[in-house]
Amino acid sequence: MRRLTAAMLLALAVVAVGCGSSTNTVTPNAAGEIVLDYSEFSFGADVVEVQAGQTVTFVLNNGGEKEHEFMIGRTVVENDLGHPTQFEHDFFEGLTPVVDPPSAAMGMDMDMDMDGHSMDDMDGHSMDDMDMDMDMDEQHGFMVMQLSGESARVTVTIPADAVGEWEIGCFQDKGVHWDSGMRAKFVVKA
Ligand SMILES: [Cu+2]
Repeated sequence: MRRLTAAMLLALAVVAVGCGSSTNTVTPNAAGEIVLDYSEFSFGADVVEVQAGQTVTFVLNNGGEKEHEFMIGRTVVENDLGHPTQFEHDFFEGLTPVVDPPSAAMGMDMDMDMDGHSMDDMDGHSMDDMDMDMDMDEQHGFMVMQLSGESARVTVTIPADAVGEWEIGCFQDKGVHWDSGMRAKFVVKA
């Protein structure tokens, strides 16, 4: 099943290349910033390329109309209904990304109780009225959630052992965002 899916993706990629579609590769600017302008359903980049050892700042601008999330990882996990929901391996695990504003970050060391609501139900970032007793880290790893029009900055130093290919993704709306193309390849070069 997994092999079949990979073969299908490869076939699609070959078709895409054959059609001459150009790949939008984004690298850090002189200030180390990687600017991603969101829309439905795109991060505004097909490939993001960084160097191991580099300190970079993801500048996340949700210029779309929907709420979007930013995650980096490997191996997409599907839920019981077959909806892509998260990555099995979180790129940020063991790292200490600095998020501005801090309220945009979810997961990591943040413990919180969603009070029966799913992430999709959240229509704001006010966590003040929530009980902080559930570890979301187990569920999805590090993520930045942004409402329409919001911007956030995530600064992190890329470790040497991260060399290789990762994916940036948004799994909102039961995975529809991911399936609709809200993803980008994240390449860490040695
Ligand atoms: Cu999205």
